[in-house]
Amino acid sequence: MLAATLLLGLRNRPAHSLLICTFNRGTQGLSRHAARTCAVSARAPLSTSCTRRQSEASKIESKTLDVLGTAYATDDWTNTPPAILAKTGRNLLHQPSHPLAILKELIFKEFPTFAHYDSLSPVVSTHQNFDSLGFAQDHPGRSKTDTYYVNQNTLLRTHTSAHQLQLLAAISQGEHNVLMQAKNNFAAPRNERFLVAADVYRRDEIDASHYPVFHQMEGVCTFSREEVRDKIRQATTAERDSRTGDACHSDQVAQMVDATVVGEDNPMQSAHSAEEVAFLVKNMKQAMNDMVVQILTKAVAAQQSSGEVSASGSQTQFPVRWIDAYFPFTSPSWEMEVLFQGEWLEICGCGVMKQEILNQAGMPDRIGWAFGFGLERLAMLLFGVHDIRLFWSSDSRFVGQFSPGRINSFRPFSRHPSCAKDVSFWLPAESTFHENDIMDLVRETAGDLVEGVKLIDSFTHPKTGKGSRCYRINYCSMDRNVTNEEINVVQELVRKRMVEQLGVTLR
Ligand code: FA5
Ligand code: MG
Repeated sequence: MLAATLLLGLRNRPAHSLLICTFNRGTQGLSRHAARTCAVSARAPLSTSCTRRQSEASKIESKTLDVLGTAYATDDWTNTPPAILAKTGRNLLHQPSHPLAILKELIFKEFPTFAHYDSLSPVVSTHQNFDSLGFAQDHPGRSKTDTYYVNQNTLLRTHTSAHQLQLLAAISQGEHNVLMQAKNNFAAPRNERFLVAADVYRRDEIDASHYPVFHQMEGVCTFSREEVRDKIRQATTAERDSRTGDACHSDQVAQMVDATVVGEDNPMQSAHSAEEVAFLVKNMKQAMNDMVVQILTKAVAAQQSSGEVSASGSQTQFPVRWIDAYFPFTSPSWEMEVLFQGEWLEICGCGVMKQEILNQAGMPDRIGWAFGFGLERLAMLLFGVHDIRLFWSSDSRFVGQFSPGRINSFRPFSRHPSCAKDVSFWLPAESTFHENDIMDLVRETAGDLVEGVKLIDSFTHPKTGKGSRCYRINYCSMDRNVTNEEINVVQELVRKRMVEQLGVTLR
């Protein structure tokens, strides 16, 4: 069944090889981790163990990994499992009735003067994803525990910011083969503002709002310094005085609170004047607030017109807050959170673009801001979807509820009972164990039957110094009842693979 999913998964998505930068092998200086995962071939069956003989064999048999029809050489960094590879061909953003595609179009419409990209390949270089954005060499995001690598120099993008420098450079140099990929033909005249909607991949925790493959909407908006100078000169004194922390906005649907300030903890860059930063921040927060208010207003209207209270209870008011954040490629930086069903849901990151990126792109006379929204998180708000796994469902009771251009409240179908299983183990002596190894292993074994994985106990043995962990795995199908016997079989396989692949000792 897995092989079938894989073949389906790899169907007809063009490899946009034009967009893949050439790699600079010598300069990345990434430290090599001991390989704990077997080299994976997209066409190879899911391996259940990683014994020496098997990994030797797989080195011979699977020297390449197929991603979207292109074969990539594998190495010690290759850690992308078949279930993740299968997702690279799903193209949810290109299915007009899919809620993520409906949301994408809605945001594209909100930014009519921006170029719109939604077909950039998820295979990027480490340079694009990290180096070009100023990630430190020891940034944890680069590690194999956090990122799906195709090989040492190539990975599945972890965020849409991976395309910032590439697109800015293409704009600055008038590279038509890249610019023509904008959906709304903004190639000419050249346009220094763009949106990128795309699938992104991360080894991450498992719960109702995190999934290892999700979608982001990047927004990049640049201005010439001259244009900004004129705008500042024309602004009234009152407008000039309002700096950051002024993004409070209250209407019936969204109550926005912004108590942030630009200062020591969230500094402006020395390349910018205080007036330039104030202009950029105001412009950015205004654009983002307008978009979020639009989405929340549509969400409430949809709820009210459905005339039905969703299972999780309808929510007609959304507290929204701005908080300080850090990204290597923006300063100052923020995140925005929305209170959704009693929990703060982080919907985006943003900030003033690092000037080095614009300089490197050949635009030293421009300044700009950028944001990255999590599309699933926004779609959860917009359509009232409570579980992020549902976006990958092909159950007609889910997909049948949506149609192109229509915003409606999702009517949950009956929730099936869940079943919790615990697994306790000792960590291996020389432990390079990372929680995301468990997340991946459970996801690979149980697929979307797994609803959540949570650490419930952790201690170190006082005499042996050995570390112990206990994880609770919550199984729940989105579309059917599962029997305890069926879950027991899956849980046994999870336990077996934990021993074989992670070297743990079960307790
Ligand atoms: C980023 O990815 C930055 N590239 C965003 C950015 C762009 C900052 C431009 C500045 C300028 P972050 O890791 O916080 O940041 O992710 C952005 C959003 O993606 C989050 O706010 C969240 O809404 C969503 N997100 C992150 N991880 C997951 C996940 N595992 N599942 C679903 N959505 C996620
Ligand atoms: Mg974040």
